[in-house]
Amino acid sequence: MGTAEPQVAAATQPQTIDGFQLVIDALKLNGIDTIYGLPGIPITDLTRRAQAEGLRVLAFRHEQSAGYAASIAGFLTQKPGICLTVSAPGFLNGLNALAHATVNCFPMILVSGSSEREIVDLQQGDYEEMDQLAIAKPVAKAAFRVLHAEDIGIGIARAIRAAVSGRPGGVYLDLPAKLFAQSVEAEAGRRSLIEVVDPAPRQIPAPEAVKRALGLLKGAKKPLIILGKGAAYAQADADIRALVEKTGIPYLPMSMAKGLLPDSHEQCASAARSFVLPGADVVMLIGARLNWLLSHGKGKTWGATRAKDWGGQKFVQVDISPQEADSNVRIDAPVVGDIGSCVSALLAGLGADWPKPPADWLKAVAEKKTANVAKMAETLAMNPSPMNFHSALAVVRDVVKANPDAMLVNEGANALDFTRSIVDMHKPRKRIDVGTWGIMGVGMGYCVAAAAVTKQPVIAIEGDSAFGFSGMEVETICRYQLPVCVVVMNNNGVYKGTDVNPRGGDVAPTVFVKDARYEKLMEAFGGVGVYARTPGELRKGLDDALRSRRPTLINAVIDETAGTESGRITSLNPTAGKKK
Ligand code: ADP
Ligand code: TPW
Ligand code: MG
Repeated sequence: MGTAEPQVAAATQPQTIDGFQLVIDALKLNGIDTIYGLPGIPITDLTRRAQAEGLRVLAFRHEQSAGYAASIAGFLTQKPGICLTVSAPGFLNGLNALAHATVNCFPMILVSGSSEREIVDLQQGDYEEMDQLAIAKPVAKAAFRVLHAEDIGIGIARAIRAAVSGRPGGVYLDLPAKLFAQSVEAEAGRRSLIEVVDPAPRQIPAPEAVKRALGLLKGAKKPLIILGKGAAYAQADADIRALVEKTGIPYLPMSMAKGLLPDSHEQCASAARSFVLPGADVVMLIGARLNWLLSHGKGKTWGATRAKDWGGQKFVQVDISPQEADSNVRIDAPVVGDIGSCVSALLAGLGADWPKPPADWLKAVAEKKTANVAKMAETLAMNPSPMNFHSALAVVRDVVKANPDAMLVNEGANALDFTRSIVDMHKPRKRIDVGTWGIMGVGMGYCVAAAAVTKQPVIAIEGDSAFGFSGMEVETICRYQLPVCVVVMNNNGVYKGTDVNPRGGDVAPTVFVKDARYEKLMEAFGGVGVYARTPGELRKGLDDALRSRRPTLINAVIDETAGTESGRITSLNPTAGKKK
C-alpha cells in the first residue's frame, strides 16, 4: 500500500505522455523492433528515445539505403519495415524506396517528419517546406498524416494494416514537427494506442475457383508452374513444395523465388526456361505477375511468332489481388486469395490419384535441362585470365552451396544475370535482388537489413556500377559490425569497361576509373579488404569472411570485355537505327 502523499501529487499533477513516446509505444505495441533511418530535425529525439526504449535504430548514411533496408525487412518478415526520415530532402531520398516497396509488393512504412502545416499550406517558406503527403500519394499504397497526438495510435494502426493486408505495399505516414512535442494525459494516451488484431487476414479462395483451376491443370498435356516472389513472401513453403511434388509439374522460380524449393530439385526447369515457356500448354502462376519479366505472357518467349501475339497457353493465376488477372493476357482460372490458403485448398483438391503430367513432356524437359547444364558446366570449368563472370561465379556457387543459410544480395546487369543463372539457391527467401524495376542502389541497404533480420552471414554480389549507388553504407556495415561480405564484380564500368569516346576527351559514359581499388573503402572503416584476381583468391576471401563474420569487401577483378550491353535485357535497349 502506498502513502497518501504520492496519490495527492498524482491527482494535482496529472502525468502526461508526449508525441515522441506515443509513436514509440505504438510501434512497440505492434511488434515493431527495428527502425531504419537517418536523424535530423524533427526526428532526432525520436531516434534517440526509440533506442533508449529498446528499439533497434539502424542509422544510415543516405535515406535511400535506409528505405531499401526497410522494404526488404518487410519482405523477409511480413511485418512492415519502418524507414524514418527528416522533412523534404530526407523524405524525397526515402521516396524511391517507398515506390520500390509498392511496386514489389513489400510491406513498408515511410515515416517522415514534416514542417509546420500552416506555413507549408500558405507556402510561406518554412525550413524544409514541402507538401510531402501529396507527393507520396501516387507512389504509395496509402498515405496518412497525423495532426494530433491522440491520433498517433490510429495513424500507426492504419499504416500497418494498409502495408500488410491484401497485396502488401509501401505506406507513407506524415508526422509534422509539432506533433512530437504535443502532450496528452498519460492514461488517455495509452488508451488511444491500438494493437492491430490480425493485420493481414487470410483470404480464402472460392471453392469453385479452386475447382476450375484444378480442372484446367488436370487436362494439361504440358503443364508448368511459375513461382514468384509473392510465393516466397507468403511463407507457405511446405505446402508449396507439396503442391509441386504431388502434381509432378515442372516449375520455374522467378528470381526471388529461387530456393523456395532447392534449385537442385529434379522438377526445377530453370535450366530449360526457353524450352518450357513456349512449350507449356497450361501455366499456373503462383505469386508472380505476367509483367515484363515474363514478357507479358506474349511473343517469342511464349512461342508466338510476333512480339504482341499470345502463345496460346492457358493460365491459372494464384494471387491476392483480384485485379491482377487479365492484366496482360487472358487468365482462364484466377484463384484469388492469400497464397497459403490458396495452395492448401489446391492441395486438398488434388485427391489421392492426381495423374502425373504426360511422360513425354517430362522427358523433353529433363533432356533439355541435362543438355543445358552440361553446356554451362563446360563454360564454368574454364579458368581464363583475367577472371570472367563465369569463373568468379563458379566460386560463389560453391560457397553458397556450402553455406545455404547465408543471404545473397545481388544487383548489377551482367553481375545480376549471371549470378541468377549460375548460383543455385537452396532455401527459401535467401536471394534478394533488384526486383520488379531492375533498380540499382538496393545493395548495401539490403545487406544491412538482411544481416539485422536474419542474423545470418550476407554475401552481396555487386556490379561495380551497382555498388556505387550505395557504397558509402560500408561504413554502416562496419559501424554495426555486420557479417556482410561484398563482392564487387569489377569490370571497370557499366556493362563493360571498353567503351571509347569517339571524339577523345572525356571517357565514355559507361566507363569508370580503371582498376579502382574498391576494397580500400572497406578498410577505411576497419573492415577487411581483399583484392582478388583469381578464383582461388576470391574463394579464400569468401571463406575467410564467412568464418570470421567480419565486414569484408572483395574487389573481384573481372575481364572488362566480358559483359554484354544491359546483360540479358539487351532487347529492351533502344539504340540508334534499331528496327521496331
Ligand atoms: P516476381 O517478380 O517474382 O515474378 P511479382 O512481384 O511480379 O513476382 O508478383 C508478386 C505477386 O504476388 C503480386 O501480384 C502480389 O499481389 C502477389 N502476392 C504477394 N503476397 C501475396 C500473398 N501473401 N498471397 C497471395 N499473393 C500475394
Ligand atoms: C536507379 C540503369 C541498369 S544496370 C546498371 C545501370 C546503371 C549498372 C550495370 O553495371 P554494373 O554491372 O553494375 O557494373 P555489370 O556487371 O553489367 O558491369 N539507375 C537506376 N537503376 C538502373 N537500373 C539504372 C540506373 C542500369
Ligand atoms: Mg560493371
